[in-house]
Amino acid sequence: MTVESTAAHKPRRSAGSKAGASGTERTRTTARKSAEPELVQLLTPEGKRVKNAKNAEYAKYVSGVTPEDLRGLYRDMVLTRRFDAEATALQRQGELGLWASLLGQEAAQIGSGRATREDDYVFPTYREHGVAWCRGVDPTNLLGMFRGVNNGGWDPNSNNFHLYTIVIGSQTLHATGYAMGVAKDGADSAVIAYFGDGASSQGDVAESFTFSAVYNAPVVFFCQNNQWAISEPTEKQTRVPLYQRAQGYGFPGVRVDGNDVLACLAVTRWALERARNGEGPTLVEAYTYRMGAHTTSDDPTKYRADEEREAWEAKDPILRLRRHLEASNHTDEGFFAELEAESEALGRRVREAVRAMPDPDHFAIFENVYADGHALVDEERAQFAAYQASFATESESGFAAGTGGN
Ligand SMILES: Cc1ncc(C[n+]2csc(CCOP(=O)(O)OP(=O)(O)O)c2C)c(N)n1
Ligand SMILES: [Mg+2]
Repeated sequence: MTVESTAAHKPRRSAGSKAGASGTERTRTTARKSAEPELVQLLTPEGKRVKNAKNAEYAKYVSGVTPEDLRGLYRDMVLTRRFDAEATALQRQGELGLWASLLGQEAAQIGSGRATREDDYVFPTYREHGVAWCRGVDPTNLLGMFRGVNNGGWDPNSNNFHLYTIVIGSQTLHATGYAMGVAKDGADSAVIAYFGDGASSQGDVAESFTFSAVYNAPVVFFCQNNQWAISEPTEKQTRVPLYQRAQGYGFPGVRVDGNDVLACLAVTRWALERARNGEGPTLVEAYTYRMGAHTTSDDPTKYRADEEREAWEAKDPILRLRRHLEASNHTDEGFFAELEAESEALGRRVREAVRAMPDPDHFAIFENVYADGHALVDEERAQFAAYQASFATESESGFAAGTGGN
């Protein structure tokens, strides 16, 4: 199988004070790296279609993809990246409290997101902006939580797209339980849970694997291995390639080139079909790279080398598809110009929507904690009301901002 340069990455060199793993650690890491397995790839970084017997099992899932479909995938990735860049800028301008960028992971998210059916149910982490896009969640709705004006921003049941989940790995349990319910209902829809390489170390993920395997739950575990969990490299999470973990639980795992949108579409379609056919869970490891910081609060120059990022830039998911589209004469200048205009319009729309978001009602935080009333929540609400009232008293007595102190 041609996998070009995607599987092999340079030995990691730390940029900052963490530089220099111990000799033993270095040897172990090198040993593991040299045994890195191949991955499913249908488009090389140069945009060439890979066709061989090993890929055929997955390639058949995209054999019906038309030039229009390819342009659609390209458009999805470009608009998602534009939205993401706007959100980062909005955070820098103080309009958002925090932003977790998906830069570099567009193919993993669009490929897998477009593989889902309307009646499937998706459980994301906090970085799945591309998947949200595919599910039809308005991008502006993703920003309320990051602006701190709401606790979610959308109705999960409108698009079968659960709320963003910050507690690492916990959504894999939610997905497993939901999938077990789907099976009990006799429905033929599937469930997909997104999580990261760091999350793979969580007990919740291990429990999800056990339960889903034993109960044959129709769930796809989609792990975006973006090589980092904040400042911890994947080497700190595992001694075997992540997709191989599935074997120990009794279900298949496959590693796909996470920067290849076509391969991600194919492999996810295959895994979702398995789920629908009653064949149980699948682990998909999308091998990709977090091009930006963990969040806007993070500075990756403190712990990783520029060369690593540069090596992955050459495998950019959007550039790769663009090269393919151009080489196949599937696009013209008009297509790119129109998309550019559409991207700018999206950026403007997002910016205006965020600035216009009203501040929340202070008591909204107490809503939806329980379906019905709860004594403790009532007590906390009353305490908070008293706290709020204390400010009113201070302001009346001349202690309001700007009227006293230094
Ligand atoms: C249970 C839990 N532990 C720790 C954290 C703090 N935390 C937030 S993101 C993160 C790293 C997650 O890395 P990974 O799963 O690889 O996802 P990525 O951010 O790379 O997409 C950690 C440890 C948390 N949110 N929840
Ligand atoms: Mg990660």
